[in-house]
Amino acid sequence: MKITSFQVRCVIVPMPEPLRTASGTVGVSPLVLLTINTDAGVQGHSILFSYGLAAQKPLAELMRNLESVAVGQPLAPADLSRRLHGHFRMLGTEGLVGMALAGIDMAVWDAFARAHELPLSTMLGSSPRPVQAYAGVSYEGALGSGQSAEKWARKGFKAVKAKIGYPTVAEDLAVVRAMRSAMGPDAAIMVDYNQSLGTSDAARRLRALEGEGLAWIEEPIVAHDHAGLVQLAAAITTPLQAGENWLGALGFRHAFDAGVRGLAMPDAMRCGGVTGWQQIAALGQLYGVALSNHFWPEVSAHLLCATPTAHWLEYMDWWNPILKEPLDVRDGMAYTSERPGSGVEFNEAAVQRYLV
Ligand code: SMN
Ligand code: MG
Repeated sequence: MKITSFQVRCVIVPMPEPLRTASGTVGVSPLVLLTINTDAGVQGHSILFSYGLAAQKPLAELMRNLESVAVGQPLAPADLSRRLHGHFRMLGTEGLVGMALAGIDMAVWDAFARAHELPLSTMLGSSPRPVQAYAGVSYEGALGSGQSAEKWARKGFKAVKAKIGYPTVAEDLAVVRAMRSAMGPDAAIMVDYNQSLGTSDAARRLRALEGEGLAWIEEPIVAHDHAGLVQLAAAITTPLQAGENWLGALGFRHAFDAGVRGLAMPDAMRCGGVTGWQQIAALGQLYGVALSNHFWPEVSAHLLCATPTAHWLEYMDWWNPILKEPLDVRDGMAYTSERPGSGVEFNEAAVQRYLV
């Protein structure tokens, strides 16, 4: 079976409400949708998120330019990944290049699984099963965060993550305590600083959060300051979390070589797609690091099924409008799709509605 063409489309999906973090606000979801066609009629689909409008069309154009490298190649994800990375040995795969390669990788794995009429998790040597999931709460103060947590609790979630990094640590604490009263004593509560603190402020704030029973504190400082993360982790008992901004399996190797342990969270786009995730899953097993996902819940559910140290699934529903069958989450569990493929298929009417 060979790849015959790419279909690359840009959509802008409106957000139910802007998602605020301490490091910026996501008001809309600019996505690049890839469909890979094969000579057997099997297709594969993937989604890339450009975070802002500025990068959306360059990312789509880069993806279109890569079609010529993939067309005519067998539908063999590992071989194609090697070919594409070899093609960019000199330019490097940081930034948009890595994102585009990850998008192709996810779509090729989707097509590969569909061609074998198997769910992606089964193709990876596992099988679809429920994965514990948490929902997200925006940077909306103690009252708003508590109300959002209550909304997720009513939907059956037993874990939520709040964006913090308010002007004062007292406000951070107020949000944590509002979440705790909304979710109850047994719920898992995570917080995410989105890289907004300096190291000394982080040390002070993380000590103030000790005793709140947090499941993890995410990205307190800039994501690539591995030594800073290791130093902060040594000073507190609450686990630290990072990884959504680490690029490829190499990014996780650099973090683990620097002494990062405990928790990490690959982002399917930034980590190199399914192929990159598989490499990181092996590192997680060897270093004893529990792995959770960042975004891409449908694909990540399959990936976590095949991850020996799988931890939590981050659930987000922003892209559901353009999905034919969004991830099924009930009672705080994500039910990995049992259909062939990665669980990503587009709602074509919605794609046409949001097409750029
Ligand atoms: C996050 C990142 C980017 C946009 C919104 C939220 C956050 C997360 O870091 O972990 O989901
Ligand atoms: Mg985060």
